[in-house]
Amino acid sequence: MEYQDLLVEVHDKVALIRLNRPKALNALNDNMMNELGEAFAKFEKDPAIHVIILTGSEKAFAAGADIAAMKDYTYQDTHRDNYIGRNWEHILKVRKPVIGAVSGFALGGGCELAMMCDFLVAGDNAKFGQPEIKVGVTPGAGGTQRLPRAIGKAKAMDMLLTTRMIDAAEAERIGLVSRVVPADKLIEEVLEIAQGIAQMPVSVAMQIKDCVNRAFETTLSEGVNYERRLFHAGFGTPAQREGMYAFLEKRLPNFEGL
Ligand code: CO8
Repeated sequence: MEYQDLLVEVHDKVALIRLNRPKALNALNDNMMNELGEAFAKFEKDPAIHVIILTGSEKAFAAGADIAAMKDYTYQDTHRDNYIGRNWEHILKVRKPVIGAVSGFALGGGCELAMMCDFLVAGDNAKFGQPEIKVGVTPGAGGTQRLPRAIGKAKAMDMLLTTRMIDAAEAERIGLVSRVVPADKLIEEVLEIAQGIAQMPVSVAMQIKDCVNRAFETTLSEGVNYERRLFHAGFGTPAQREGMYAFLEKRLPNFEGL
């Protein structure tokens, strides 16, 4: 499929989606968010794809929602007609692992989109920020909700109220990203991580994602209960047989098709 604002590649079992509006530092507009939804839906359905990587360019993952596109919106446009927001959360419907590979700016809606990924790997040039207050609005896609859950209230309030950008090293230290790698090796490194996950049984990867996300929506005991049910269910699957027998037979497991 041809996209106007995305570049899409497939590397074995891994799909790589690049946000691609270089002239606007990948500012997120309606068309790009529609296309992103289509790309996610396509790879979610494709059994040959086990892991999806979302990235931008070296200069910007995304510098936020498109300010030029939304500058004249009215309350009616945004609230009643849902002009901005109607197509922002397709990523949350993806059950397969989604890794965010962030190079350069991840600001405003760009930082919020990154935080919707399952985990983030940053290039050492990455900068994260929530500067919405400077353009006169609150964040609208989870900045006030996912950020404090990820890095705690003090750091989140600091970023949200002062608009201070944090660099990759600080983002790793405070738990916003899981790893930092040299910017010029970002895609190579993230592809390697994704290929590793893609060798695991995709069904189990999806269950782990489901369980971890459940942790943010429920109590500890309910979450552990849910996890226990999926653990039990695992004993009805070929992945469990293959994984455990391969270990005992001192061979590599073959999770093809599982
Ligand atoms: N929207 C539109 N265009 C942008 C954006 C943006 N967010 N960011 C950059 N651009 C454009 C610039 O206008 C410029 O275009 P042109 O060359 O035509 O003038 C081009 O990209 C390059 O930008 P700069 O010249 O500014 O590049 P610099 O390297 O000097 O600066 C910055 C880079 C620091 C990233 C700077 O561009 C900047 O501050 N950008 C705006 C960041 C921002 O405020 N982001 C938050 C936007 S609001 C938001 O994201 C709300 C999300 C709510 C989502 C709700 C969904 C439900």
